[in-house]
Order: sequence, then C-alpha cells, then structure tokens
Amino acid sequence: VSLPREKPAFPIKSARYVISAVYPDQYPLSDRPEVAFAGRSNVGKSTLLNKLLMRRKLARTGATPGRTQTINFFDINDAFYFVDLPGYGYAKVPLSVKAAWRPMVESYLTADRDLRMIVLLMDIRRDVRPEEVDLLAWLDQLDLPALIVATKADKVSRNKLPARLAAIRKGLNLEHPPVAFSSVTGQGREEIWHYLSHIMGLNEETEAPDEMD
Ligand SMILES: Nc1nc2c(ncn2[C@@H]2O[C@H](COP(=O)(O)OP(=O)(O)O)[C@@H](O)[C@H]2O)c(=O)[nH]1
Ligand SMILES: [Mg+2]
Repeated sequence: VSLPREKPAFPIKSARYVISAVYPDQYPLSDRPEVAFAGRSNVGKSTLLNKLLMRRKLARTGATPGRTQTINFFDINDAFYFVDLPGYGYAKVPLSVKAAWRPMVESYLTADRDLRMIVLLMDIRRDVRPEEVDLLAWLDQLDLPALIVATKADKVSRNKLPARLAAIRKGLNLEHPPVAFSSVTGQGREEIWHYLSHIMGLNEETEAPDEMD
C-alpha cells in the first residue's frame, strides 16, 4: 500500500546547495531574487527549508545547534536563492561566535543584492525576546519586508494556538498574525509559499515537478 504523495505547494524543479559564505566576496553573483531565513538556533530553520523544498536532507538539521555560523545559499529552479542565515542566541555558542553574528549578517543585509524578504522564525511556544525585536527594527530601518513564521505548531494544542500567535504578534507589534508552521503536519507550507512566490514574482501555476529527493 502506498500513501498518497504530498502535493507540492510550489513546483520545485531543482534545489541545490551552492556555498557556505562568511565574507561577501564568497556570495554567489546576485543575478536573481532571493529570500533569507533567520531565527534562533534550533528554531527549526533547516527543517523549514527542507520542508518547503521537499528535500529531506538539503539543509542539515539538529546535530550541533548554533554551529552553523555561515551564510548558506541554495539555488532553487535556477531562478532564485534561498539564503540560510546563521542562527543566533544559542547559549552554548562561544562568545567569539556570537560576536561574529552581527557583522556577518549586517554585511549580507546591506550587500547590493536582490533581497526581497526575510523570513523570521520563532518557536510558537516561546515568547518574543529582545533579539527578535531588535532584528525586526533593524530590518525596518533597511526597508526589508519580514514574514514571521511560528514554528513547531504541532507542539501546542489546537485550542492554544490562537493565543500563542496573538502573543507573538503583540510581542513584535505586528500588523498581521504570524504564519503557524509545522514540519510534522505540513501546516503553513502553502501559505509560506504563497508569500514567497508573490514577493519574488514567481508564477505558481507552472507545471508540477516530477519528483522529490
Ligand atoms: N515537532 C516538531 N519538531 C520540529 C519542527 N521543526 C523542527 N523541529 C525539530 O527541532 C530541532 C531543530 O531543528 P533544526 O531545523 O535543526 O533547527 P535550526 O537550528 O533552526 O536549523 C530538530 O530536532 C527538528 O527535528 C516542527 O515543526 N515540529
Ligand atoms: Mg540549521
């Protein structure tokens, strides 16, 4: 018996790791739109990337939280980049690594690239922290739109979900509630793709991909 295959929310024809960059001269040529993903270490950033792309192991998950202190570029459909920013706020990360985060991310955010949006991930169970408030204020100054995604939505009961979303919305003073996402149930995937394809000017109506993985 074969289970029905999950319907792709967006046609992914190819998804390819390009490079882990530290310095701007290591970034790939900026010849297409891109979206960057940010959040505390362990928030589920790699998991979200893999789920959006329907690739189980493209971005490495779990293992050593807070150690991914590079900016990782992924080429999607030869049409746009997904950019995995280093996670912040993990307690066990050495101070030297923490100190490197801001200049590394600042160099990226202020580089002359076709960066359309930052997807900021927050664990749905956690309250907003000053880092997230600061990051959003910073993005606002740079005129960069942000999409807030509340991850691990399967970890809270259905009836508590609206209150968690409201708390994050209030904590970040958002115009709209965040998108609830779960890698377990797939909740939120289509909605995130809807925003991504819109902001990058991609056509969702193109043909479906053949396969994943
Ligand atoms: N239950 C549940 N666990 C998740 C979800 N997303 C991520 N995780 C788990 O959270 C841990 C950290 O995920 P990872 O993607 O490596 O986080 P990153 O450090 O932000 O890249 C892993 O053990 C994941 O399996 C989710 O939506 N639901
Ligand atoms: Mg990761």
